Amino acid sequence: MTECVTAYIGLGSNLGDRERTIREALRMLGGNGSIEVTRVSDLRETAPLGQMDQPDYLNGVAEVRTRLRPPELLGRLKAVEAALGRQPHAKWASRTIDLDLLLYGSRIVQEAGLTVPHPDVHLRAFVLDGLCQLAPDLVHPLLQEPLSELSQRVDGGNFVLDPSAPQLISVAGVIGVGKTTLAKKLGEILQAPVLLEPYDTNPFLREVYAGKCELALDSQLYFLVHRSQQLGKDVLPPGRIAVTDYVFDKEKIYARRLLNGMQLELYEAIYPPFAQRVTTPAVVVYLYDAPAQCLERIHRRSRPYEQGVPLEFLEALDRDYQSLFAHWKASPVLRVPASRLTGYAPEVVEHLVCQIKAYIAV
Ligand code: A4P
Ligand code: MG
Repeated sequence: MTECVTAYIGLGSNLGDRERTIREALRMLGGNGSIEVTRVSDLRETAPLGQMDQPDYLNGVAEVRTRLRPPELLGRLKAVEAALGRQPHAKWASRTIDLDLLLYGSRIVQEAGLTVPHPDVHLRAFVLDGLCQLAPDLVHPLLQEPLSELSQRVDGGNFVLDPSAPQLISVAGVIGVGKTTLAKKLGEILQAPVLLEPYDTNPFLREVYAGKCELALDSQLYFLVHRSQQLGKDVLPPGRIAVTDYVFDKEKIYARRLLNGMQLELYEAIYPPFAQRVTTPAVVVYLYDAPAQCLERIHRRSRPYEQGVPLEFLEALDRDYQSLFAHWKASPVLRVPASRLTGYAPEVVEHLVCQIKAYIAV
């Protein structure tokens, strides 16, 4: 006899009496004695992911205890779906009931017709919300991170890996946090081009750092033009990994800190078409550290014109970045304390690369 395992089942419906169908599915699952439904999360209304012209879903997660092996459990899920009138359908189509095997203990299953953990668990808030309500500390067997961490990364969003888009990995964070070092390391490991900020070619930057505020708009426009070209949707090849040491959205952070009222007004009027042509990162790695630590790194690397950056400026940038990523909806965000990368221990790097790969189509 196989041991009793705790598994998690994703529940979804967007046709008919959704709640009633989900409750009925749970009753049927628990009906023949081989599966005990131990807990059920709240059922939440969610906007359809994928094909948008379909009704909203009701989603939730059930925790079950069972001695059935994974393929047998999946077989039961499919039998219940069929009994509740689910028709064979195209992928992403509306459905009366969708039962997915999300997790089966800490087992990893990779066989024809069955992948566990479900390959999209970490990309979908409509699954992670329910899972986290039941078991926030449970560790994802492949990613080796708690579900609460995976949930924070998507922050209420639902994402689809898109192999036809550029697989852009953007490292973000304040000056001196170590973005470029990390971006280069990732490029090396993933054998991908690294697009570095063209900071040293900006002819205005030195003078702006030296206090010539009247050149701040020129400097910001230089960055706006060059970075939007560098990350252009028509520039990065589809399906290929690229790594950058910045997110385009930092442009606005710096503009708001460096430009005066009149300059900022002009800048913000010019900004939108440049932002529109930029590739959205598939995943962001947000490196953070205490501003004082960043200042120390700035002093150590001694780019001459940066040496006068005051701590208060880094503290302000730090707040801006925190706020940027508190509201970031465009892609999953991996938050990494810079202290974790000290010395670049191979196991730390390997773990980070494994996380990143889960959010890009490779
Ligand atoms: N399969 C492999 N592994 C598993 C697993 N761990 N659990 C195979 C379940 N099935 C697994 O699944 C297709 C095949 O995947 C099965 O034959 C099985 O052998 P399916 O459930 O029959 O078909 P499906 O549901 O169309 O495919 P899939 O991939 O489950 O679709 P999704 O990804 O579930 O997308 N938006 C919101 N807001 N909420 C939703 O619940 N669901 C979908 C369906 C789209 N948009 C949504 C929602
Ligand atoms: Mg399914």
